[in-house]
Amino acid sequence: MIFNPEYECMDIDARKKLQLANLKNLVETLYEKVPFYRRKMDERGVRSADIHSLADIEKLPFTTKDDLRENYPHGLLACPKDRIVEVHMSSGTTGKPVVDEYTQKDIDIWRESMARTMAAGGCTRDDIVQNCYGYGLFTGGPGAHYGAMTLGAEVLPMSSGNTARQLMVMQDFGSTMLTCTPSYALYVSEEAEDAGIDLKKLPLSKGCFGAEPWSENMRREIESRYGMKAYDIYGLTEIIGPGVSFECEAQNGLHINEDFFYPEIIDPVSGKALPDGEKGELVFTTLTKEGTPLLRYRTRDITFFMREPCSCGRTTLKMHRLFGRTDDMLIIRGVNVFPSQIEHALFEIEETEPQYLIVVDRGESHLDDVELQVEVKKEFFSDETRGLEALRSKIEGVMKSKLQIAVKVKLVEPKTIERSIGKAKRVIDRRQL
Ligand code: DLL
Repeated sequence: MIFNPEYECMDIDARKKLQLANLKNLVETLYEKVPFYRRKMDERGVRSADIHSLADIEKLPFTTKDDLRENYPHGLLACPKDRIVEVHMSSGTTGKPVVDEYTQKDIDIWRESMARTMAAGGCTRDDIVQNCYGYGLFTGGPGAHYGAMTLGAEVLPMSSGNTARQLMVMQDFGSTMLTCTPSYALYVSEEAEDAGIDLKKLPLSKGCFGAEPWSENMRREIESRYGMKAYDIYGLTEIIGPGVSFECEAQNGLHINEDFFYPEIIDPVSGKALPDGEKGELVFTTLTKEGTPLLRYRTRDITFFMREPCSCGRTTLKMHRLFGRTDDMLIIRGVNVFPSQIEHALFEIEETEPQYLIVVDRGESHLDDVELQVEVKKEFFSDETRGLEALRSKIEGVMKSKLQIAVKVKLVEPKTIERSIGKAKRVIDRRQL
C-alpha cells in the first residue's frame, strides 16, 4: 500500500521544485540560527541567495560525524530549546554519542516517514506488529512504534531480548508483522526451532528489517524460516532514525523519502558528485527538520542510485541496498574487502549456518591474516574430521575466488558464535589494538 501517494508518487519536476524551495529555507535558517553553519558558509562565501538550482547544493559545506561530536550535546540546535519534545542518540564505538533533538514537527515527519516505510512492507490497521527493535535512546524501537501507530495497527512494544517471551507473545497474540534487526530475526528463528515451534504455521507474514548490513541471501533465509516477506529498511539517528528509505513490494532497491531527506552520492575521497549508477558515499540534507537539521551529512554508507521507474508506482529515487560503510571496509594486504562480500559468498555454501565472525590480525610475518569462523549446520557437523576438512578447504576456495584474498577458515559447532539481540558484530580487527 502507498501511504501518501500525493508525495510518494509526485511528478518528479514538481518534487524538485519543492526540494529547492525547502533547501533555500534551510540554508537561510542554518545561517541565522546555528553559529557552526554560519562560520562554515562564511568560509565558503555562500548564502541562500547563491542557491538557484538543486545542483548548487555542491557549493554548500559538508557535515561530518566529527562535527556532530564536537558540537555535542546542543551545538547544532536550530530552534529554541523549549521546542524540543524528544531526543535520541547513537553511541557508536568511540567518543561522544551523536544526538538528534526533535521538535513536534520533526516527530510528525518521522511518523510519516515510518508510516510510508511500514505501509510499503504491507502493514495496515489489521496488523499486530511485534516490535523487537530496542526501545530507549536507540531510534529503532520508537521509530517502528510511531509508524505502526500512525497506520492504526496494534503494536506490541517488546524491545529486543528475552527471546522465550518473544516466542510466547508471538504465538499467544498472533503477531502478523515482525520488526527487528535481521540478525535478531534469525536468532529468534533458531530458538523457535529448538522449542519445537514452526514459525511458518504462525500468522506472521511480513517484517521490516534493518539497522545493520544484511545480504539478499540472508533475506531469503529469513523469508523461508518464517514463511514471510522480509523488507529492508534504512535510516540513521542523525537524519531521523529509521524511515529514511525503504523497500516496496518489488524488493529491488529502497525508495528514499526524498521530499524530507535530499540524497547525494559522492566520491568519498574527492567529495565530488558521482554520476548515477556509480557506487559512492551517501550524503543527506534534511530539508524540513527544525530541531537539528543537517546540511550534506556524510553517512559513510556506500550505495548507488537506481533511477529507473519502479513497478510500484512511487516516483521517489531508489538506492541500492547498502554495500557497507567506508569505515567498515577492511583492507587486507592491500585488497579492499567488505564483510558483506564474505557474508554473500558464505551463503552459497549449503553446509554452513548464516553465522560467522571475521577476525583480522597481523601474523608473525607482519602481514594481515584473516580468520573466518563459520558455524556448520547441525546435520553436517560430526566428529569425523575428513568431511569437515573437505568443507573447510571448499570454503577457503570460494573465498579465494570471490575476494581475491586468502582466508583461513575455522569451522565451529552450531550455536557457538555469540548471537546479538540488536546489531550484530561480525568483525574483530585486532590490528588496531
Ligand atoms: O540503525 C536506524 C534504524 C533502526 C534503521 C531500525 C533501520 C531500522 P543508527 O543506530 O544511527 O540508526 O545506525 C545507522 O546503521 O548509517 C548504516 O550504516 C546502518 N544501517 C541502518 N539501516 C541499514 C540497512 C539506525 N537497512 C547506521 N542496511 C547506518 C545496512 C544499515 N545498514
